[in-house]
Amino acid sequence: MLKKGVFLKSVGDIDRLTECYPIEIAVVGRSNVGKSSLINFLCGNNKLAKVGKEPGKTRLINYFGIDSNRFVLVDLPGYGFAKVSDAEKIKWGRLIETYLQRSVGLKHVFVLLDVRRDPSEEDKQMLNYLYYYRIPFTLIATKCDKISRSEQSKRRQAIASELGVGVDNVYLCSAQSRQGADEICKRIEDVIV
Ligand SMILES: Nc1nc2c(ncn2[C@@H]2O[C@H](COP(=O)(O)OP(=O)(O)O)[C@@H](O)[C@H]2O)c(=O)[nH]1
Ligand SMILES: [Mg+2]
Repeated sequence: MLKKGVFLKSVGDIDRLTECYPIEIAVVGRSNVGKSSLINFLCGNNKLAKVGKEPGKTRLINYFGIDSNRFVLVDLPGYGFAKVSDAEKIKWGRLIETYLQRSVGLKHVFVLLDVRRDPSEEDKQMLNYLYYYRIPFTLIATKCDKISRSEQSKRRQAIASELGVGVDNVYLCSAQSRQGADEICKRIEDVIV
């Protein structure tokens, strides 16, 4: 588990994306995939990031300092929420892209995917951004408690091949059963050095 997480700030406007922390790891993925739950579960604090009952409501970039700001986890607003207007989608896209461009402290991105679903076009678009800006990433398949272990390994293979990455780059996790916590924490230590 990670040492003490503290909420630092929320940013909703590009104009306010002017400063970044020395070491950031961002968490991205569609609305409701489990971004906030992952941050809470890694920090052992269920009240840290708001777990959304209304998907798509979190339109802000939320920063959480871990272990006295040794590094910062950045909860990015989710994509793929059908009820959001086109204007909001454009705003979302600009906010995310500006974040990726400007955050010189960004070391790594965790791209979350629901283990039961095939990656969407938006997931693929996100990976294209990351390749384009040369930002290293790891895929995390969430909600693994919903399916059996044998099903999990099949889904892991399927997600990896659909996205053209090695199976080792897909981590399995569950905020509910706490599966995958140690591997993800180890991954964090490896990417922040
Ligand atoms: N069963 C199960 N539910 C989860 C898991 N992670 C998140 N959820 C649920 O999925 C919903 C969305 O989670 P949230 O963390 O708010 O997703 P976000 O929109 O990506 O931040 C909530 O109802 C969570 O309780 C998980 O690992 N297992
Ligand atoms: Mg959230």
